[in-house]
Amino acid sequence: MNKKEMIAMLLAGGQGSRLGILTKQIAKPAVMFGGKYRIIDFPLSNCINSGIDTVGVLTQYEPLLLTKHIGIGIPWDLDRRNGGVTVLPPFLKTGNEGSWYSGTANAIYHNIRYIDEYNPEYILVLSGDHVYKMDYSAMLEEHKKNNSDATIAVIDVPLEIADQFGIMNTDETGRIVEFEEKPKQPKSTLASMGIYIFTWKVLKEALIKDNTIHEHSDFGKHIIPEMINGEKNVFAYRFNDYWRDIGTIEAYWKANMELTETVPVFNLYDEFWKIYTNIEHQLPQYIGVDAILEQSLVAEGCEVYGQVYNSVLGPRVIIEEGAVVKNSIVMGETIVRKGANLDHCVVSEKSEIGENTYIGVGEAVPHVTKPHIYYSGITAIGDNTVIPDNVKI
Ligand code: ADQ
Ligand code: ADP
Repeated sequence: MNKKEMIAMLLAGGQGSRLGILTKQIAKPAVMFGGKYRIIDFPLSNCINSGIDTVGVLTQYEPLLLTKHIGIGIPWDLDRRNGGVTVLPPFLKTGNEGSWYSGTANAIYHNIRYIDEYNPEYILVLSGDHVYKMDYSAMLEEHKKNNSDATIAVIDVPLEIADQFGIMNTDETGRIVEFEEKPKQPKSTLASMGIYIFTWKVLKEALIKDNTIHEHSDFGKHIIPEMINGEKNVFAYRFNDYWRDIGTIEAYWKANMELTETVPVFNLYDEFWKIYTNIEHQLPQYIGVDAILEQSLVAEGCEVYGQVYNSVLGPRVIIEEGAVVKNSIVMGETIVRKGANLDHCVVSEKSEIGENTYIGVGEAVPHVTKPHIYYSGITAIGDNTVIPDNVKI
């Protein structure tokens, strides 16, 4: 293999348990977004748009759909002989069946041989969970300029949610002097985006050392704090654009709904930073005679005979006559039968919503027994679900 200056390792194995029923049968990076994309399309497209042509995708939880979606990487122009995208299966220790690697750094540790094949100077570690557009080559320039051992992409987050992230403080040069993974009492709002560039030689040493100490070595919990305490050069790289960790159903719903606005905060129609995806079926959409379709994203092969407002429809969704879909996400190959009503819903793939059903309350309602808790108002329905006729949820 030819030497590569930087290769990417994309962590795509997390369960995404906060997405509940949406990730019951698929890994979070394989969850649909914006009608025709899956979340992993964003980091993969960012790679090719940033000039990175070698990406190892680390799988663990429910990798089937992810592996099928990525294939040999043709849609992202990552079907290279020297490099390209490689789906790396989870590592199984012999004699200890079922014990997969669990920490993020441990996952990279078990793929050192894959990385060394390319003899890279730098390695980019990405998460498969985020929706954003980012030029990683600009981050690499900063890494080189600072003579860093590690560079962490960072973003300002609201204080109320700062406890969900790696939180840090920097000196005036941008060097990170303090880092705490998901602190109960955050000391700042400068959050790690879980995107790292490491000088490979330095990381490799750290991984080998760390994995003898921590069985489930993790970047946020172990590697990063240990590098900072060990006086390594760890710098922050500020990112000021759109970035979403759509970790909860509510955040997932909201990020999709934002796309239906006339001028969305996140533009999927950017000519200079295209987002690529793998869609098998390229059938035309069909809009029936009495159909109404407003402010919605509609993927290939949909058939709409009813009414659709402010919604996102995945590939080959069918909305039958008299059905009304509002403020909802309906994922690929789902059928919404005659006269069904959906409002503030997320319906996963390959489901069937029966005739004259009424699903979704439409707005946030107080919790009945605990009045201080509010439901988000989003009704989520998992994959391959059949909702019988005339049901109200
Ligand atoms: P979390 O988001 O909690 O925090 P984590 O659960 O470790 O990070 O997952 C990071 C990524 O790795 C996800 O894409 C996940 O799917 C994947 N992943 C997890 N375990 C894996 C494994 N064993 N194999 C393959 N992939 C795996 C991290 C950082 C924080 C930072 C947030 C930003 O630790 O400091 O603030 O990301 O979202
Ligand atoms: P198959 O038996 O399906 O042809 P391979 O054994 O060739 O699969 O490949 C194993 C894994 O490597 C697959 O997950 C596939 O996605 C990936 N892969 C195969 N060819 C390439 C390629 N040219 N570039 C990147 N990844 C590839």
